[in-house]
Amino acid sequence: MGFGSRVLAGNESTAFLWFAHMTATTLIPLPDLDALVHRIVAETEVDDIHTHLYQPAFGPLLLWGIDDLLVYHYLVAEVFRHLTIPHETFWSLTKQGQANLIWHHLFLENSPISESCRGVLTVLNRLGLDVKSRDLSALRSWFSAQNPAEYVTRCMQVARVRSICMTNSPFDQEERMIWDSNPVRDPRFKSGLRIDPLLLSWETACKELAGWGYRVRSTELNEQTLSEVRRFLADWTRRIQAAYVMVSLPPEFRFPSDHDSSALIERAVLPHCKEFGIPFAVMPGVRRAVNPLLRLAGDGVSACDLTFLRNLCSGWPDVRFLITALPRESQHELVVLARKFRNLHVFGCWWFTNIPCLIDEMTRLRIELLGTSFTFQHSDARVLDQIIYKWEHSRVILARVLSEKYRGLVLNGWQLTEAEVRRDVVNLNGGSFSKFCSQPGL
Ligand code: RAT
Ligand code: ZN
Repeated sequence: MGFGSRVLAGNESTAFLWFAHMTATTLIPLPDLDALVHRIVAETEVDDIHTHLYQPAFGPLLLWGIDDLLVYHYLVAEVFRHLTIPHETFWSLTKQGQANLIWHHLFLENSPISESCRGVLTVLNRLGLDVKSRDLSALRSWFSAQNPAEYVTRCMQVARVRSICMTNSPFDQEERMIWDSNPVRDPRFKSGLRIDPLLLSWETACKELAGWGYRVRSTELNEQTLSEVRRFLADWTRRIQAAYVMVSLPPEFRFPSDHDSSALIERAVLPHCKEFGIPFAVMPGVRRAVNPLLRLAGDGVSACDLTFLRNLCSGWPDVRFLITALPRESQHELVVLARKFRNLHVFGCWWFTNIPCLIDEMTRLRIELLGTSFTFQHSDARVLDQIIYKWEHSRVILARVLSEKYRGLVLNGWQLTEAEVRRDVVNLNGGSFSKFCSQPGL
């Protein structure tokens, strides 16, 4: 089927067969629609706009391979449901020791049917590895023979991921050291400037900024301090070529408010984003350290009030906002807000919502209220290989939802070309995002 093919309702096929004969356009009968949409969704490359991956030059910060897949914090939270040992005993084990326990409890003693467990098997299977022998040592040997730089290319090819946006934090000591060594940039890897400490723990962040030579004072968010914060944001935006500035927010976040974050956002972050023409990405609804014993796996979710977002979008119509929200209950309000504000772009099914039943629900909700003017998914991968499963599992859902929607159009007599389906799929997977980021006049 070529780019000019059309999808037809059954009762129109005779007329169009004649048309096809005249123009050599291949017709796509309605029964083929599903397969066509699935194929297009499967083969269209995506831009992964939020991950915790690093380009290979960042060395040990780039996680990959079977042990990192198994000790992913999503699986750590799950294994503690089966463990009776003290948390500290688990943390005192080596990475391999932790992975052994996770493999034993979540894959051998129980069937790996949770989304994160199933994901590990999808990765192994798509890499051509034998999952049925359940042989962890054999898997380890295969991974230890891989070369990281080549393996990045392989995973991106298998996952059909064209670009990966890293989460880059100047407040992360290890990462700063790598930026200080001026790593050669890999054009496939983009940057997002993550500033949680700046907005959520100003006193501590202020000391760090002062240590890095910025003339800031925690007690006074006066002109000098705020202009130095802007200098800090400008330095890092240029240095990492940030595509956006990003923060995750607790459920009680309000804007405007008396909290330091309000002044910092209003007088430093928003003017900065405006000046550099980059979006401010907000991720509300995360309740950090619900159970600190679980470390990185200990964060949770709570319902959040999106009034802050309405205030941002209406008060700063010339700043672009990106948003993904954690609570399921926020999703409807969020999409309605996006209908009201063209400077708001919704993206991805974040973290605890990145499970098939919610991806399905949220994607329908978004398509039904926003068409294709949002970004369907991001992987949030922390381990490179995860892009394979995260994207495959999501694509199956996108194809199913889109197929149903197109079917409704065709049954109404609308004709669809393959090129139009491709256009829509591209837009949902990075195209609408790029347009949003570069749209003049906002
Ligand atoms: O999904 C995750 O891995 C979380 O731990 C968070 O990193 C979250 O995605 C975030 O960006 O804060
Ligand atoms: Zn994340």
